[in-house]
Amino acid sequence: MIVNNVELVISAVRPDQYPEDGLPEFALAGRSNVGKSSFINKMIGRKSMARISSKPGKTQTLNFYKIEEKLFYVDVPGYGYAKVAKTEREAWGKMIERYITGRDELKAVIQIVDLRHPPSRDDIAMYDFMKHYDIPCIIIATKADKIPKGKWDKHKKIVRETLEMEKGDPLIVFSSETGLGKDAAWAEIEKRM
Ligand SMILES: Nc1nc2c(ncn2[C@@H]2O[C@H](COP(=O)(O)OP(=O)(O)OP(=O)(O)O)[C@@H](O)[C@H]2O)c(=O)[nH]1
Ligand SMILES: [Mg+2]
Repeated sequence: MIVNNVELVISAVRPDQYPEDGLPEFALAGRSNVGKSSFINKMIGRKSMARISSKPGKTQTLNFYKIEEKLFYVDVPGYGYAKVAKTEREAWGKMIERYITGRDELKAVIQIVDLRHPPSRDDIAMYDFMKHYDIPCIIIATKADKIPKGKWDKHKKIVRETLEMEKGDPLIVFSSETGLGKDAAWAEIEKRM
């Protein structure tokens, strides 16, 4: 998709704040600092529309980015950041759970994992959570630019096996630095719109 128009419509914390356009939504999930916001930016061809930081925990609300009046990317706070207080972590958990399990417009969750490392326990829990609620998912293994190309297949296999991914679920090797996997990711998204 060629993207010219992007608008941050709302940073929501409650359902009554979600947009009412009825457009298909694609939410990002992944551990803090894994590269969710960078993924959105690469997909829409903007350097810093979604906020990126070297500090984990930058994204704290559900940020609805409207793309070309056709879909929303929903940037979601990351999980697994140890320095966040327990009460805050629980509040985030509730916010995300309420959105993911109760939102008709949500067409798929785009779960981002780090291609360099086996998925964490939190990554596995997130994937299992989506399977439990029958949420379609697209798995993106990002930061591929940080390991040699010759290792991608081996690492991909580790991701698939560690998450115990269902055969039909796509796994795309990606890099927000180089744009690798961008077309493949758009193809999976457009299929589900
Ligand atoms: N080399 C490389 N660095 C990346 C890539 N994707 C993200 N990063 C870097 O990883 C860091 C975190 O990226 P973010 O996009 O802010 O991560 P996030 O998942 O949105 O983080 P939270 O909002 O805190 O949950 C930044 O320093 C990015 O520049 C990638 O594909 N390659
Ligand atoms: Mg972010």
